[in-house]
Amino acid sequence: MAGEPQADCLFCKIVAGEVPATVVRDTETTLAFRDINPQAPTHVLVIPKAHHPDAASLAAADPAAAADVLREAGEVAAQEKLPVAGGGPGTGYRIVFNTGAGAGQTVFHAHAHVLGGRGLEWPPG
Ligand code: DGP
Repeated sequence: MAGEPQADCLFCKIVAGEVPATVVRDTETTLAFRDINPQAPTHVLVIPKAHHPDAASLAAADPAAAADVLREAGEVAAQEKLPVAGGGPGTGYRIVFNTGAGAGQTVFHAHAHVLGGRGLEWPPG
């Protein structure tokens, strides 16, 4: 059933405390923890605690939880003191939802990447 923990899901195991993670924020509906393979000085993953395979299915099944993930992504950026003003290199941050294996998704539990602390190029690779 949508939202139920999946025994073979890495991020469900992190939510359950069965796999360790460096948690930076913890709310009733979301968890934010540092990516094990950081691609920027700040690289935090924000996930819904409930299992949904990707961002679009999360938003379809539980729009409030999707909004919680987005709000928490912003809170992570503020907590990590990622500057937005100025507009120069190293300001601003990126919220990324890789969706589908072809787009680089490797863990099929919805998650937002919050990336910042360095210049970020566009278009992404
Ligand atoms: P994606 O490729 O968009 O599905 O992102 C999955 C991310 O999860 C990837 O950047 C690496 C990260 N990751 C994989 N395994 C672990 C883990 O065991 N712990 C943590 N903290 N992050 C992980």
